[in-house]
Amino acid sequence: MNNKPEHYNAGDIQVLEGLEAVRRRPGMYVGGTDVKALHHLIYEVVDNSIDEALAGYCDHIWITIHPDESVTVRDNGRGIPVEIHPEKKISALQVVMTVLHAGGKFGGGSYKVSGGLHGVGVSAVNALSEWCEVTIYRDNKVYSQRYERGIPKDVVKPVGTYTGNQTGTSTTFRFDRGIFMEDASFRFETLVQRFREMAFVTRGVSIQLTDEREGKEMTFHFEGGISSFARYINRNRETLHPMIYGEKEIDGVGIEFAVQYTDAYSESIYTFANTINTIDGGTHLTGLRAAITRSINDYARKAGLLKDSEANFSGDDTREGLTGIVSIKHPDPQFESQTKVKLMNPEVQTYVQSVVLETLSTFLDENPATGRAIVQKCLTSARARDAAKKARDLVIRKSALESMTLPGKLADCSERNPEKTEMFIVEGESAGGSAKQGRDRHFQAILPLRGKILNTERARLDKILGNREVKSLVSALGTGIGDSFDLKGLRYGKVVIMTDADVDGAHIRTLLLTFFFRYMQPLIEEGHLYIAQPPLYRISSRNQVYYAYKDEEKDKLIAKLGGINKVGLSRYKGLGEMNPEQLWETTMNPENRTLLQVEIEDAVEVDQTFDMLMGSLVPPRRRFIQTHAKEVRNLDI
Ligand code: 0RA
Repeated sequence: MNNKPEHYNAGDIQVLEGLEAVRRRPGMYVGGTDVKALHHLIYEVVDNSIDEALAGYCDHIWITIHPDESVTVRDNGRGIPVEIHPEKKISALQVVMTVLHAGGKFGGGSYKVSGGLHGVGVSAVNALSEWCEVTIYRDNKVYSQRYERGIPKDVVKPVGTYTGNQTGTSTTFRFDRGIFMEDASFRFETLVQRFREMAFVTRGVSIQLTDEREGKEMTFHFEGGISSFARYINRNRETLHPMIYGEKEIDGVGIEFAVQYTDAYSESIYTFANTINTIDGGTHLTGLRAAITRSINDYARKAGLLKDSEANFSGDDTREGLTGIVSIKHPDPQFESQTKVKLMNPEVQTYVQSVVLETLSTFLDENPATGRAIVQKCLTSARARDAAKKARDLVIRKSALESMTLPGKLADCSERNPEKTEMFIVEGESAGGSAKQGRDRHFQAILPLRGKILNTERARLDKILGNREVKSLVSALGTGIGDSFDLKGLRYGKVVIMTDADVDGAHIRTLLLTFFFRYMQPLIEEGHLYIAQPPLYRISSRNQVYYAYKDEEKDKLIAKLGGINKVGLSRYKGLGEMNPEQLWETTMNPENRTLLQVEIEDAVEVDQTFDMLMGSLVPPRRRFIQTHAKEVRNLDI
């Protein structure tokens, strides 16, 4: 029997053109051909299963990464329909798999993730796969179809039967090595973060991730939904009260929120629309914020904690130390654009505001002790904000008077075009000295820091602004800080953290990263922040000098040069041990050096990590350092 499609008709030709367009311009459909785009392929397929879960037909999703980097996504939903379309004469499954944007046309009436934002449909994944196989379990029959580069290799046909009433869809695809980078591979941690988040906001669904490459497996299932999410975010923080949670459906829009105050100073609010992390907020965020400010001010007045003569708390005052999640499910979500992940539906603001206001006001009335503690925290925050404003005004006035005062210890460069300049932040005076002598003073500036900079995770802005090291950093960069940060003022295109490869160096690096993350986030987002990679070893052999940046590299080099007894080996403990020429050659010269660019991959995770390393609870910090010790090269203990 011949399973091959017999002839191409006009519809087929359109399909082929569509798939070809995806293969020619993958950037238009999955955002590129890099590792990030690769992960998008999995998300696209999983989104369809999540839709089936949101529609109430599926509660298990299994994702497996196979040793050859092919991926299987299976769910226990109804199974994609396989019936033959009476006019088109092909199976509905084939339409979903080969026609761009066809997926969303089925079903309808429910919330959809796929097609919502990055939604290009599984057909784009299919087009970008060397091969793809879909298996459907429906009506006790197993159906299957195989595609190569999006083109069906056979017709959808029953390939077997089974007993029991389980149904579902299983898709396996192997990304095309001719389109994505040959040696690209999936990152378990990246997938873990994404699927954990999806499980939090799709309450009750079980997402199991198996990595056959390294024999790893994780399952996410949260009966508590976003309350579990907020608890997870706060797991290393001291909390002020039990979780406050509310949910309601208004006009077909599902609203869910969870909030809890902690002893932290920063605000951690995350917003979702149809499980998509709306990192730029939108109307749901506005509604949540407005309701919090209003219910706390109302309560404080009613309880006599704010006098008539005193002003209302500002929104910022009511959000210090607040962890909050709002998640909405909308049948027709409107986003600002493809790249800006911001929810625009205006009615959502009113809906969220009313649900939060009602729940929070009732909670405060019924829990006066907690109410007082929260108001107390807002009062402290308002006073600190006032002090910070005075300190900032002083700094601004001072710099206006002294007109562009750069810190005295900054060794500036002569070039003025920020696109060409670099500033190295160096730990300690001696390393600073070597760096100053070794640099190319035309475009490289050096800012030495004395000892440890302030832990900005455990201090409020007024104290941070008073810190000398922070002050010199801010004025050297020229950007301002916090709310008044402006990237336009940036004086150096590359800001490079250069610390020793030991525990102290790692600590200072973390303090600096914390500072940049909390107060100068756009600097990281726009790709200006880097970490220098000084070598760990100097190896000499027959009047030649080699440098090694990793232990494996050192071992290989020594073996190549004739063994450990044939070479001179010295280990750099700190930057200060290198003379200026060596520092230039190995770490600062753009021709030879490696710089690591700092990226914010997942804001929740970064938030957590800084919290854990810099926060007040001790045990979690130890756990983090233990589990990550292998990644911290040359840990000197
Ligand atoms: C529309 C209708 C039906 C199933 C699905 C969509 C469906 C799609 C995907 C994609 C991945 N997993 C899925 N599971 C289900 C079935 C309609 C019916 O049975 O009447």
